[in-house]
Amino acid sequence: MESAIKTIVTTFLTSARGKENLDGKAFQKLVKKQLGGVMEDTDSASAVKEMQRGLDENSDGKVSFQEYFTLIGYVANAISERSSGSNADAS
Ligand SMILES: [Ca+2]
Repeated sequence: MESAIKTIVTTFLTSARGKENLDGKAFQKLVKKQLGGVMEDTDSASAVKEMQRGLDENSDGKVSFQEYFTLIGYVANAISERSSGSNADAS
């Protein structure tokens, strides 16, 4: 679990390239590259942009670590709901 948390942090830092926020381009790239398996429409630039707008609490057009973490929370929640769904396998 520690390594998973480190990955979340490192992924943000690497994508932000030393800045405090992800710009639109970096966010597009991150979502497409890292979240394609767990989210829909990650190949759609407009869908990802819409997602970014939804996360952008301070409306600065960029994604801060906190806003990024909100997304991670959504994804974790979606995975959790999927896993506890009626067709979850018993492996
Ligand atoms: Ca923001």
